[in-house]
Amino acid sequence: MASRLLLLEARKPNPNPETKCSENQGKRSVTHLGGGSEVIYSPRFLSSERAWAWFDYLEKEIPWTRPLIHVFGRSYPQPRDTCYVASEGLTDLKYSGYQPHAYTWDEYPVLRDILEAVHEVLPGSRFNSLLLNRYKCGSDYVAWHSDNEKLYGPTPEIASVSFGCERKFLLKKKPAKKEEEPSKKRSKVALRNVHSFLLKHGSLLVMSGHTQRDWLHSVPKHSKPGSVRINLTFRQILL
Ligand SMILES: O=C(O)CCC(=O)C(=O)O
Ligand SMILES: [Mn+2]
Repeated sequence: MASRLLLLEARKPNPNPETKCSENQGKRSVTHLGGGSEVIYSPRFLSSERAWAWFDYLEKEIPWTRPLIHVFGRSYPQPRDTCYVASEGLTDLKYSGYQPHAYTWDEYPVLRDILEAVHEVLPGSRFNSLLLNRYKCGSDYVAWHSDNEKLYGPTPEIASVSFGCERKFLLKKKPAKKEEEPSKKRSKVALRNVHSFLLKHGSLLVMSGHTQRDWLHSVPKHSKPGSVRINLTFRQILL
């Protein structure tokens, strides 16, 4: 997995070293979560200008919806807007009793440009689907979950690009099975095993290995009203 980091660092060299090139700058961090799970965070994956241009496109052109989802026998509006894009001929995505319509890449060509920028720093990846989220304000959120749907295979790589308002992204270890750990130890372990990232405008976060099997992630509500944040998660559906 270390090679993935090298690749992240190998973005286009600045053609004019006299000028400050914000693309390819900023510290990348690699978090080894243990057990073959890893998160790479690159805060300045995109220049601010490029990221704002894409934010404006996404805000205006994407057909955002706020579907009803079904969890534990109850239905309620998903607490954020969403849209879904996938290559043709793939297994349909379904989560929380909701099956999103799959738009095509041709309908939103800028999404291909963003996909290309992601593929450029993660050569070897072949993302073929994209889940988009729009958090209109601080009270929009995504609850604890993992993207461990079978269609992504046992060790999915998920690349997440963020635009607009900064929001906290948390990761916590899935609880151990009761028989494996005494309860006192479990609560200590739970505290120790939370990781927090402030996902910046133009940032890229990549989850890989067993992260979806062993960890949960969330974007919690924010106490301040906040402004719009758009997040794109690229995934590969296995054929
Ligand atoms: O908005 C984010 O940063 C995460 C979104 C997410 O986890 C998802 O769409 O599955
Ligand atoms: Mn997720």
